[in-house]
Amino acid sequence: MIETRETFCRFCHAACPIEVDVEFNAGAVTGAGAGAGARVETAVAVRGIPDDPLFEGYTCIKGRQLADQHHAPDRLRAPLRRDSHGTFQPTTSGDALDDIATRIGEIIARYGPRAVASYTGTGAFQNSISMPATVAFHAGIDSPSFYTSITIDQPAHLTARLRMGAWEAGWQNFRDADVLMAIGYNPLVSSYAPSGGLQGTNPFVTLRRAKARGMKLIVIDPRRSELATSADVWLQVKPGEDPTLLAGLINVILSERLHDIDFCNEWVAQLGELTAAVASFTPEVVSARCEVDADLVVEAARLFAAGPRGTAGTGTGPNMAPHSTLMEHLALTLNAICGRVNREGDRLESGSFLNPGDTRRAQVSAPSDPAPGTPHRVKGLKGMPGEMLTNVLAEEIMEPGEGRVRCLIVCGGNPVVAFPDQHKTIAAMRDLELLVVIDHRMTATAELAQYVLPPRLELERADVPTVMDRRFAAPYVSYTPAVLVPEGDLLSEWEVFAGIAARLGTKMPLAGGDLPLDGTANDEMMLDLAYGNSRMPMAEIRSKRSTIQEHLAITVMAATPGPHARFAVAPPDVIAELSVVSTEQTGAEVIDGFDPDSFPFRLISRRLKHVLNSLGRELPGLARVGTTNAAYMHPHDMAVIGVETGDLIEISSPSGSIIGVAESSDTIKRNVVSMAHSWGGSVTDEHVREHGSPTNRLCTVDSGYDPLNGMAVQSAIPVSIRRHEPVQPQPQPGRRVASP
Ligand SMILES: Nc1nc2c(c(=O)[nH]1)N[C@H]1C(S)=C(S)[C@@H](COP(=O)(O)OP(=O)(O)OC[C@H]3O[C@@H](n4cnc5c(=O)[nH]c(N)nc54)[C@H](O)[C@@H]3O)O[C@H]1N2
Ligand SMILES: Nc1nc2c(c(=O)[nH]1)N[C@H]1C(S)=C(S)[C@@H](COP(=O)(O)OP(=O)(O)OC[C@H]3O[C@@H](n4cnc5c(=O)[nH]c(N)nc54)[C@H](O)[C@@H]3O)O[C@H]1N2
Ligand code: SF4
Ligand SMILES: [Mo]
Repeated sequence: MIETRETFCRFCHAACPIEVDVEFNAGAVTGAGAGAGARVETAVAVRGIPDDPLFEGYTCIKGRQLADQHHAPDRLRAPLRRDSHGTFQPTTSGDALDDIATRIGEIIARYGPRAVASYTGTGAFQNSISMPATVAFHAGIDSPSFYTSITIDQPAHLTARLRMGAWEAGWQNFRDADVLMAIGYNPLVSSYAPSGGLQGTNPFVTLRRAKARGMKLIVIDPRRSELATSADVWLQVKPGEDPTLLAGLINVILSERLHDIDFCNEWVAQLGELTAAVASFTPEVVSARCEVDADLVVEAARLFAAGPRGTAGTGTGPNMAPHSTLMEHLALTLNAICGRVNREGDRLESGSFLNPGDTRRAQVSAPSDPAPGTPHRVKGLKGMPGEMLTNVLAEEIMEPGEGRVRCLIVCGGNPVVAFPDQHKTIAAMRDLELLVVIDHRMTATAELAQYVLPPRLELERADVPTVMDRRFAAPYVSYTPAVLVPEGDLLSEWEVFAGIAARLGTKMPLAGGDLPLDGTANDEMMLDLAYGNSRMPMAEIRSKRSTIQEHLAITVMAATPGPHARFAVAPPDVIAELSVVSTEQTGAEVIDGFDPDSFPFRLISRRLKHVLNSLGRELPGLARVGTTNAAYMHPHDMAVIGVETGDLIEISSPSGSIIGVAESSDTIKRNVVSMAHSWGGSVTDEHVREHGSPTNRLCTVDSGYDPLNGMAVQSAIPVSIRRHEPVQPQPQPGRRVASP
């Protein structure tokens, strides 16, 4: 029999509604451990839902592979334990949890709770009850060593906001923006955008409608991205020079007095200091440094300032380049000086239904300590609110002394191909006393683990869209029950943490109360507890799923009477860093061992539609699009180096080398190579056409990192490129790359 069930996709964060055709043997016994006669369910088809009020049927190629993903022949179906010979042997979840809990108990007894760390990666962000359970587990054992992919992604969003102060009611909405400035993000591929940006909810149609109503689009990107193709002004910035460019835009706006003077008088502090600090960033200086036309810089500044509504926002590109917190600060400053905030009476675009029932006032929440978290033992860095910095995790593992991390639970992540400095990351993973990986695939990281615990995948669990809750382009309510009976000895992420906590005798405190650890908990109870303080109660969320609740949108309240805080647009460390930037020549000086002659190229990150970081290329329907992360280069650069599309090139940074497959694209700026991350494995060079290569091997955590949040340089990496002459000629057939 076949039944069609409605749910939403969780291959990525975007939560596109889908319907799934599920084939099952009618009359069979259902439920875990049902044994012989158990119900076997197979997802056979996945489609978008055309009459969904927000997404209007939109899905992407990844989501349409969910059936294959769930039933992939090599999907892990039972826990694996590495034996004394280093070989993985199947085991049961009960035995695995017993041993893991015993070893964690010993580690806590010997070294203290800080020695027990976890890393939540992108996979776990797609499960709304994973991170709350992980945080609750850490609270229960009193360990601050909670790490996530946020701190190797765009931590500057939070760091800059804390330092500058934030507008409680947020930046203006996208839906009625007159102008949008997109700085290094590309939602047509990534389905991801900063607040006020074009979100991943049916992005192509949404963009077309916005352009049709007259919205002007300014894109800052070293390549003509899918988004830049629709831009009114495209600034093809030299990678790593965004701080220079943004300082230049602010300079034009302030010197032509195009800013919102009334708003600044009331809400912006240090405007005089800011004006002085950006004065040297003239259009001519910016033009020379960023390699963009000076007139275009002026045009972009005037177009943005003209508004009257619409925001500037940044994505992964410049957030991974040098001076990332400064860059983000300058982007937020553009919004602040142009008064692009939601005012009293305005309604917020997304519903924030899963978040606590906060009031949003039209006022600045005061600037505060940008690094308020737990101090690290290395580099003098401090954590973010509630989490530590992933870029120093390898050192927290390797550095002897009190507080050293000895156990790591990797929850839906792949550090070996994702963390900057691959060699150091691998050494750290090997140095651990216990590495547990929760993943449904044997990844480059899982290969180094003592235990690999396969989770239930998305169709097999109840969920709400946590990442999108504050990003939906409308007050859209979403929830799904589990729509597929799982097969195998699988543990959802929360069940791993609850299983360990139960054995250790520690608690798991959640917003709605402690999670019962007696085996009675399930996904729905986890949702109730994890979102126990949500603005819309979970019961109501379940009953209103897939609807837009316009009348429940948050309306901005008046400011609290009395004295109020202001945006700090030019604190002393911003002025000092701007002055450093003004003396730099190339934006890459922050990397030790850099010199402009040896490293004339910049390697920039990008995302590919058919994979999600390291996930996807194992599925036949996605591998058909491409099996390597091609190194896209301008044809003239390729001619200079003497390579053609398909040739191998050696890409070297001051700290490492990889082999890439060259691919010609005239959308890329000269002296730039554009490549997706998280491909390849720990040793891949000889199979680069089949597996790609890990760009994180080119990154260092020893220099160039952000002084406040430790963010390493993962884009705009200075590199040299030359033709690779393999010792043995490589076979050509089978090479497939995606078109840019
Ligand atoms: N040089 C460079 N480095 C980068 C970046 C870059 O642009 N350039 N990007 C950075 C960014 S933004 C990020 S977010 C990180 C990515 O870093 P990670 O999040 O660590 O890497 P992913 O490859 O996304 O790993 C996700 C894993 O989750 C697994 N998974 C999928 N679904 C599930 C599930 O339901 N449950 C569980 N438990 N696992 C699941 C997948 O199989 C996959 O192995 O990389 C960062 N590194
Ligand atoms: N299909 C797909 N979707 C994804 C992912 C994926 O792997 N595949 N990953 C997910 C994750 S983990 C994240 S964090 C989001 C990220 O979402 P986005 O931030 O939108 O990521 P990208 O699509 O890589 O867009 C970054 C853009 O920045 C440009 N860029 C690179 N370096 C610089 C620079 O120095 N300056 C400027 N101005 N631009 C630069 C690149 O050319 C690229 O067009 O996407 C998510 N969505
Ligand atoms: S954008 Fe694609 S992968 Fe992401 S949720 Fe939508 S269909 Fe799934
Ligand atoms: Mo990310």
